[in-house]
Amino acid sequence: NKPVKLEHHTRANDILARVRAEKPHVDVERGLLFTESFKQTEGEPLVLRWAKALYHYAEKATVYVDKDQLIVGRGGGEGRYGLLYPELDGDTLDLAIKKLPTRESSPFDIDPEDAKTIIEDIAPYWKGKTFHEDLAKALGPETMKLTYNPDEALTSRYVVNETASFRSSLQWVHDYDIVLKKGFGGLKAEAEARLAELDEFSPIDNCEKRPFLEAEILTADAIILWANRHADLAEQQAGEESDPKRAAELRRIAETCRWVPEHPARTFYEAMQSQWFTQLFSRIEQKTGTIISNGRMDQYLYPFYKADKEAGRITADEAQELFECMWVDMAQYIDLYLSDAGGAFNEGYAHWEAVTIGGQTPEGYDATNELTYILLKSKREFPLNYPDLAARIHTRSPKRYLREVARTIKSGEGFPKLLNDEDVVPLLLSKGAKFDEALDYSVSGCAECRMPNRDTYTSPNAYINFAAALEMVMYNGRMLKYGDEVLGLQTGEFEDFKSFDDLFAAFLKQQNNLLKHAFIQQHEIIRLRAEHFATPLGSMLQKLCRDSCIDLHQPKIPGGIDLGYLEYMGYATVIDSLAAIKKLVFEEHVISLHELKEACEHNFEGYEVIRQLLKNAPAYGNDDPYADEIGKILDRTAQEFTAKYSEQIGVHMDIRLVPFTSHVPFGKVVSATPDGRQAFTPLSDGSSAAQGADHEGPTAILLSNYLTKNFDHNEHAGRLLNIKLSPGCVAGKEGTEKLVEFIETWRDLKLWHVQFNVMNNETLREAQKHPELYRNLIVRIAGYSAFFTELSKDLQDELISRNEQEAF
Ligand code: 8X3
Repeated sequence: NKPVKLEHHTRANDILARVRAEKPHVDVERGLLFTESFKQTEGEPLVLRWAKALYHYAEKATVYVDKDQLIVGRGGGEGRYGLLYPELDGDTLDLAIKKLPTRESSPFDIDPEDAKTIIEDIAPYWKGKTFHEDLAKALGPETMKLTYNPDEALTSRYVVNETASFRSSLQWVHDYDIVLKKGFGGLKAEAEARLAELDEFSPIDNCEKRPFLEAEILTADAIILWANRHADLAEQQAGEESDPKRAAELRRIAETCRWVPEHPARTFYEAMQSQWFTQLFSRIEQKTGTIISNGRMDQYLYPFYKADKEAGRITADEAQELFECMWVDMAQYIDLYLSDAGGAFNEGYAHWEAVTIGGQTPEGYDATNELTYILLKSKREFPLNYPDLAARIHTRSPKRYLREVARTIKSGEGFPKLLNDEDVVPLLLSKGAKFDEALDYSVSGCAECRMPNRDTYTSPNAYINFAAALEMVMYNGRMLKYGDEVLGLQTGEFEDFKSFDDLFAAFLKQQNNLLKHAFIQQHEIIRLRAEHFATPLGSMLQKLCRDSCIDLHQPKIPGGIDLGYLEYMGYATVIDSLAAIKKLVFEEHVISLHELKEACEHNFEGYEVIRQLLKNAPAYGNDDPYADEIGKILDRTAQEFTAKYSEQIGVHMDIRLVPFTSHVPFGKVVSATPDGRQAFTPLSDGSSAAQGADHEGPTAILLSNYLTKNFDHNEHAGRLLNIKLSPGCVAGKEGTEKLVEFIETWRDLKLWHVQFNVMNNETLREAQKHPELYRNLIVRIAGYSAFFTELSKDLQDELISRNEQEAF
């Protein structure tokens, strides 16, 4: 509900107001046109089939030039739209179509005609052919029962949760710079030259390189054709337009789309349009987990901005307006997940096409420039949750930058999140990157980063519920949610453990068992993805793929660094539970294991005294070595496991603490835990303290995070850290300086990520009561921000239950 201050916000605000009025809808064109094309190309090389589908789309799909827009292009009809990717989990389409309009997390409207098209023309073709079905067939019974429920739709068990069947790639960043410098025309010319040079007798050249190069050429033709169709439409609209100002804008749009992305961009405006066409066409090509990111926009766009500014062609306000036009384009593409699991992972219509700012140049100097500040200003002034803004921080980040970052955080919408070069860069170096590659990383997801042209691993990975592993220790391999079925290892009756060491060893066995099944899943996922998905556009924008003529979704690209992640779900929930057992059962003998189990089985009803004891035991997030040492062992043991088996599958499968919103659905399968957490409520999120468990202030949270890290290992990746600050604690100039100092402390402790909600719980409660008054209230969730009133009640309650820090 922010006042709009500047004249140039009017355009983007008007567009936004129009599109937010309605619930997002399903748009069938992408699913339908891909299906039509796939029917025609059976038996051909997969990469070529994908390029043909893209060309068919470019030729036939409806194109749009939106009212008032300056940056044009959308993938679906007016309003907020979600696309169908039936190649993923289209076997569940007919069931999903019935559920989508009314489901609690991220519902979508469907036009009855479109529903008919889906059921009659799309779904039948994919039955028996989807990745989801093939993966289920490939999993042995022990892995299967930790992955899917034995129901018709193979819904998730939320224990070892695969994420590869609801997205065809992990978060990713293209090399946009090459599009701006060479254009797709230039990339096409290079592919044609290589095609002409192929050895006509070589089987590799004929069977592998030829289809790849032909696919590149066709993909370039497709995006150029699609852009030209926008130029045609803009020209036509210009001819019909009575307002001379808008007619001039439409003519400029037409000229721009005629030129880019075929040719190198010549101005900031052309660069913006070329980049938007590229990312939008990439969204048409495939569903990239949490959406294709934007990379270092303040770096690759800066030369265009600088040249325009020096030539008097653009002002800072005009550049900001173009950014905002792109932001509202992004806001209309909604990441549609058919499965409940996908929807629940990304509540609030989440997608975070991260824009990276700041950090260092590939030469190691500070990289901030005028565009960095324009992007920060845009986030402060324009009330929108897309895109996500990620600020890289390093030891030589200028004070002005740190202050502007702090001011932006204080404006309350959770932007920007911070990533720490002092942690990220050495880790990337240790995994084989060169200095210039590591220093040039882009943020690509909640807390992930990519080195465009060096990263090559796109297989989505498992989210693993380690609070479930704890239940398996308590119930000898079972979970209360799943009754008598033995899901984990039978490590013995809970009451019989004679020492904490024995109980802890049993937990670590269960932990390793879940990791084992995650690796089995991953092995099959890597193998099967190569048969199901290709990404000619993505491969064209990755130098190593272009050099080797191998599609990015194939298991090995020569020269690539493969970085994957396994998600440690419920880190603080597990630490606090184990700390409570150690202290209260084995050291102080205040309760027995029998009493503890009974209290948990009854969800603490009638056992409030026990629950209070548990809640007051040592907990992670308070700089208390008692709890933190347990956390460090959990992390180290998991890293040791992944180090060994990463080598076998040839991918760094690092341990990561980055849940999106999945700590809510994962919590719904875990009964009461020995940290006093009630049954089926959310688990702790990322590397944050459990909800309400931190009472020593925000610096103690940083220190716990620091003390649980194993800096001598490198099989770890992002650790997402949420901190909620009361507005009073950062008020005024003094508050800004305190926040800057806090950020500097976080940076010096070499922690990976941090993000802030500057918000009173009172405001959130009011928004629950009067959603109509708080439609624009944006909150930070888990690596992204969302409109509070579009979240489920469970997630809203979870946000309120996070401790609000009153002072540093
Ligand atoms: C998390 C996204 O794709 O790494 O931000 O799971 S992904």
